[in-house]
Amino acid sequence: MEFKIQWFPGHMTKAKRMMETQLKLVDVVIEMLDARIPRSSSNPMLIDMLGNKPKVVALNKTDMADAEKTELWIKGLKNKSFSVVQVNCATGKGVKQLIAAAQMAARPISEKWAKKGVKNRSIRVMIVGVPNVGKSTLINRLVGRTKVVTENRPGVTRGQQWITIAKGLELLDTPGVLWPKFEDPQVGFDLAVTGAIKEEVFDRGIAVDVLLEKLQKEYPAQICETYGIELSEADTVRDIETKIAKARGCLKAGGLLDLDKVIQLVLRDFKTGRMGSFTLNEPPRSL
Ligand SMILES: Nc1nc2c(ncn2[C@@H]2O[C@H](COP(=O)(O)OP(=O)(O)OP(=O)(O)O)[C@@H](O)[C@H]2O)c(=O)[nH]1
Ligand SMILES: [Mg+2]
Repeated sequence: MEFKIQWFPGHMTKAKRMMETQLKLVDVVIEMLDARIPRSSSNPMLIDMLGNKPKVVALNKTDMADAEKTELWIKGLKNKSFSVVQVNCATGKGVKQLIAAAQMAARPISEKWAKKGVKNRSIRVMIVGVPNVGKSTLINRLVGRTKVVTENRPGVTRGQQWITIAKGLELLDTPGVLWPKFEDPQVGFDLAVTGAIKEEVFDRGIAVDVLLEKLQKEYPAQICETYGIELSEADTVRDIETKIAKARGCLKAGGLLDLDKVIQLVLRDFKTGRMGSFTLNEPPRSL
């Protein structure tokens, strides 16, 4: 089974161009990754776009990710040139540390200003990341109220918006950006099932088949617990879907399996975290 997707709508091309222009004006970039898919949510175009610009990586939605793997991801990603902070923007956990890390990354620049006698210049931080990863939610957390629109669907933020967070610190919210081609089908799949890609542009049936196959291997107990079913290793994906359908009454007239309903149910339960916490990308082995 192969999951294919190619999606680069017009507004994202525009967003990428805007991002390039704004980059010239910012001092630090926060790259927000989805802790469930740190590898697949990292934009491969960003390295070139950033050049020497200081960066801080934020692993968000840690409440929905496998905590052990998040720790390993943090160790594996940490690098001499940037720090990695885990956050949960839904509750605000880790947000203070993230801002401290951004301020630290800006220190060489602010020291340079100080030497030149420049005063009252704010540190400008830009947040980038795939659609729906939680960029606007972070801004609202920092401001302490709803300043920018957030919603659980990709493509909510369209324009760029500067927000003053505190004295001397400004943050730029940007629209989520994807890249033209997902060379690896796994990347498209990961982005689809975690909510970075609109459901209208991928085959939900294939996505759920691939997802159940993966969960059966890596997290079988979570499927059993969520739906109150028992699985055996010999179960095919269709067997699992049938068991879920029976447990949840996803049946059509005559007792026939209503596959569409199962697909909808599984995708929703996975995306909302109702099925549990998962990390779909294996952490890199630390050196
Ligand atoms: N569980 C959980 N949900 C989160 C977290 N952070 C954000 N969300 C939710 O994720 C959804 C998307 O958040 P947004 O802040 O709108 O995402 P965005 O990155 O600005 O998305 P675009 O503007 O489309 O690029 C919202 O429903 C948030 O409530 C988190 O740490 N944990
Ligand atoms: Mg947004």
